[in-house]
Amino acid sequence: MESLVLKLHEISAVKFGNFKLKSGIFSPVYIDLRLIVSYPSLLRDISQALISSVSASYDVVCGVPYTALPIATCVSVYNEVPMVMRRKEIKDYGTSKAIEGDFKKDQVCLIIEDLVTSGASVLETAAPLRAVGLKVSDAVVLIDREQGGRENLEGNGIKLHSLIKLSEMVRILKDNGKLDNETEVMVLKFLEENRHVAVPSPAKEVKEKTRFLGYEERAKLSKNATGKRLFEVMVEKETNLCVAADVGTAAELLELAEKVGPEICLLKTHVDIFPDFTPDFGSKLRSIADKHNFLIFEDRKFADIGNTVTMQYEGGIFRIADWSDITNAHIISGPGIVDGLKLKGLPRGRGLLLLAEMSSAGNLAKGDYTAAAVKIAEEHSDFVIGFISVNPASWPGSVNPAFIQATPGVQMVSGGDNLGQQYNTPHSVIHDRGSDIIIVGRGIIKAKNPAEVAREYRLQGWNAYLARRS
Ligand code: S5P
Repeated sequence: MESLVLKLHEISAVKFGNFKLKSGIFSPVYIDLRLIVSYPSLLRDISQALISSVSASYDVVCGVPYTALPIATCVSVYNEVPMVMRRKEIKDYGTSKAIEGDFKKDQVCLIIEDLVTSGASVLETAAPLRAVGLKVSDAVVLIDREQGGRENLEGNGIKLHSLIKLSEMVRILKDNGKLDNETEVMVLKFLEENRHVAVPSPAKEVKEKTRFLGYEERAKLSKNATGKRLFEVMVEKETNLCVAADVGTAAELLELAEKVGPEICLLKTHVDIFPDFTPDFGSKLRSIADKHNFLIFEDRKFADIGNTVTMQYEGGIFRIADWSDITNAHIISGPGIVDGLKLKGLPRGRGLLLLAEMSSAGNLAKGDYTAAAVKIAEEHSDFVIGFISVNPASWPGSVNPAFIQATPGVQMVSGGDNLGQQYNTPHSVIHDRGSDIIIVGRGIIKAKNPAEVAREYRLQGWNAYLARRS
């Protein structure tokens, strides 16, 4: 071990100074093992020493890209154990595989790494290996920086085997006159003070950022004119309230729009419920919307194939694309529905919300379905402005903050109706569940004084947003 450490020092793979690590912290010692490919006998010695330090059994090995790839290759060749390779960038042509090589489900894979700090890189490699059915329970590393990696990996079911600890390396170098007293003390002190480097989680970071980001900043991120405008209206009027105007007639709706107009950023319609719908409905509602500065959202919930929805969106008696700023779609039929709606909507500057979750009991929009909605939205961020959602804060990945989250099923008290609707409070929806807009129907339209109650919802929704940001 001593000769190996001295050789690493000799080739300047161990340096002392002030260096920024991948984990973001500054360190007085830096280890660059990329250099070892230039020293074949050292590479061989390291590979052999590494493998002899692991007693666990395994079927395949996988190096953490890139530095550990040559080490893993040597381990594979010398020990005649097959290797798999993890792609860092998954290509979008060909096979698009994250893990290359021949292997069988449930085979055990040993991860090989050069250096462990927080353990984040090992975990980044373990995840796709596990996703393709390989079992990962051990990782072997040349140097353990002793900064929480062992514990972080253990918490994820991976036992870390290390050839040498950084503090031991420092002592060997000191004993051999390669390091002065002062540097040794400084490095050991640094290691002592940085024993727990947390594994950075990009998804969590983006989520946290979105939580604190204001609507005005998010307006700038939206790639769609209507998405931008909606965020801007919310800021101008200090409202994140959308009224679901599910009243009996078009005449009642126009009356309601006049009353609640000053309180809302968005008015949601279901025009197919009106017996008195006439072709001039759109222009009448539009003039009220312009007067009170809100946007119109026809809650059509398109669900058919691309070709059919182009006709449903543009034609028929409702001619939705002519007057509604925003409409929405299920993704049950696949991304073609967005292509179809975009064909008619984008030239008119319209925006689309995708139903990623629903508020009704027993609905099927969850898990992979929700994830598929997010993926389709990302691929069409020029037209898709966000989601109908219920609990976006609990989605596993991070979601682009340009997307707006609008949540139905909102009343002052949680509960439900007798047809499966489930209600959460404005505070819970905006503050706890990470949504941006509360969609309120019967909570407002059934009230004696809808304008007054709408104002109350507006204040609750807006206060929850302010509380979330602070
Ligand atoms: O999952 C959903 C999606 C929508 S858009 N659940 C919903 O309730 N909606 C709509 O929100 C629904 O069509 C109705 O117009 C409104 C909720 O109305 P409320 O009276 O229950 O507040």
